[in-house]
Amino acid sequence: MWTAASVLVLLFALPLLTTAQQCDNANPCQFTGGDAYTKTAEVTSSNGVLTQTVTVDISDVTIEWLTTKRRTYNGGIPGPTFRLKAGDNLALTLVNNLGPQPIGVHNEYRDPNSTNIHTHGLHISPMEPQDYVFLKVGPGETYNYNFQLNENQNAGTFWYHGHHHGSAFFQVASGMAGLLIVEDEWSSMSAELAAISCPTNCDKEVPMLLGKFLDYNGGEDSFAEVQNDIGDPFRLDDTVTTSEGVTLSAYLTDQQTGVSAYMVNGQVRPVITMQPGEIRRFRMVNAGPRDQLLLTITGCEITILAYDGVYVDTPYSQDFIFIPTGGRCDAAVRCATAGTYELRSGNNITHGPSLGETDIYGGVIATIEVTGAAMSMSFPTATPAKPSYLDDLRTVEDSAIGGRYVVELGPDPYLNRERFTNATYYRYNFDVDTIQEWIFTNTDEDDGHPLHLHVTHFQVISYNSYPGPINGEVGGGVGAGDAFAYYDLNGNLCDQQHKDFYPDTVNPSITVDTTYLGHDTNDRNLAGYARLGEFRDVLLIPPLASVKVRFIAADYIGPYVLHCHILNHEDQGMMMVTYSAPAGQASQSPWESSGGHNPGTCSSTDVYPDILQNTIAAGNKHAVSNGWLTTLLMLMVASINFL
Ligand SMILES: [Cu+2]
Repeated sequence: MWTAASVLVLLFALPLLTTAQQCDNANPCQFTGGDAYTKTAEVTSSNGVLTQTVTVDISDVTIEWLTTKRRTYNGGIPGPTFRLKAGDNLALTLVNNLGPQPIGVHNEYRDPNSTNIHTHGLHISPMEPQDYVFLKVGPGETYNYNFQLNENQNAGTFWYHGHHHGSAFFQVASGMAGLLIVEDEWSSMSAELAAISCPTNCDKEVPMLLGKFLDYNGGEDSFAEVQNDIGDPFRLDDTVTTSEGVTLSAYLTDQQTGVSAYMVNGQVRPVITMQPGEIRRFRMVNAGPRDQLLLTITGCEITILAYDGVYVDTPYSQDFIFIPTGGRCDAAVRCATAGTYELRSGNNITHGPSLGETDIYGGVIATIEVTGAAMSMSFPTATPAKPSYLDDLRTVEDSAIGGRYVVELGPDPYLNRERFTNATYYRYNFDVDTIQEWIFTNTDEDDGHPLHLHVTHFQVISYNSYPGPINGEVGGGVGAGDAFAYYDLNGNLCDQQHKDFYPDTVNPSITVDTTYLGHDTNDRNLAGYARLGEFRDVLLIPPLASVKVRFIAADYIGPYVLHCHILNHEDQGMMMVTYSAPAGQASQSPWESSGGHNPGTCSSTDVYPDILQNTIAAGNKHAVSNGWLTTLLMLMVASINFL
């Protein structure tokens, strides 16, 4: 018997049902999002051990109506969440079930089927069988990791992902990433913090692995484009055209379709349900792998608890959260009144000066539905003590500094005017357990780069006056060429250039704007700046910034890898290796240092091995020879002889 009401329900429900059913790869439509937020499956250690097999394989991944073949951990996006405690042993068997692959080129996208696992942010040994990222687990191979967490490992939000040089971007963009949470001891937390944290109040934790795993519309460095570059046979089937007569790739590339969502635990724009006044602990990882997040939740309150898995000294309220790719933030979130709120990312004019043209994702990431009975909760006002390897180094005596180093970023993909050479090409060596003071200098006047250091966090000490140089395109001006040259702030060509630079082709005039951005004096309540004294393992180095950091090279001997966490840049060579040597041996073979002098200025007295020395003697500005010139000269000599 049809009642008027049921007919009405049918009339309204039918179009919705049919729309949902019609969408598939041949008939794409915009993603609707709106499913209830779900946590990723968690695996928790017991009796100090977590044993797990992680299998990498090609899997069919379905997101709403879209089905694609992806490289995954255990068949899903993201991989399982690991919950550990300080001192635990993480025994991971990595099984690589991927097939044969073409031979690739160093510092280009390559090796789609070779992999490894990096435990991002842990204070852990960088040697096998632990966090050695130059390990290559090839197609058909299995590797038994044995990660021994430090007894004093700080509790916090970390993650793991593939880190094979050449396929890091491709695999993370494919979805090969997972959360790694080191839980606090209940007794170390204040009542307010314990009230929103595991182990007793896990229901208040909202772990979110955020990633742009549908990166089909980003042009040059998008997942779709890198699939082509790297020779991935599992691309979208473009023999099928949609009812509108376009291929699926073309549909997904169209910005208007809104498919390029930043996913939350593999979900598109999920709904997080909270009660008015309730406080939840958002554990957010920006798995990127190339965009930064500048998050806001208009109408709700945000209290910052930790960045990159290290607690801030005192929680503070802030109306935005900036997480560069690779970074994390633990934030306590409260929405006082019932309603619908948005967790959204986007740049805005306030923060613009600190970010330049750095890529910031724009769009809604999740919805927060606030409903039900009001609750009365308080934000934490204190955080647990930090372990001694994260001691405050802001006021250490100059004489206590055990080594200094400069890392110059830019143009991408260069660090210190070189591209990545190999795993044992150590650019700087230091003694284990010494205090290190490093300066990160970004010569790029447009883009920030998020710099990541392995093994340890570093403390942000100061933002300094920018000493130069700046990099500009050869010939001056945008689009003049694809080689870069370094200039001082007066527009004069620097003495030292990077290895691939050919000064004989240069018109040493620079037309780019060399205005200094004033990073030492700007208001630091801007997204591009960390608060002084905070710890990070990924730090955005804003355009034309010079940032001083310090860290204790505690406990571990081995390679300290640093790289840009825009993984496109990393795969193309924006990575270098430094080395923590046994005490007293940093200056000895095989840990011979590269000299301790670094670029970072234009001074002719600066020496840096393997940097091209551009002799600017009077009348001899282009005196540097290179292979091509030598060949030309030899040919000329040969032809003279012939005549
Ligand atoms: Cu970069």
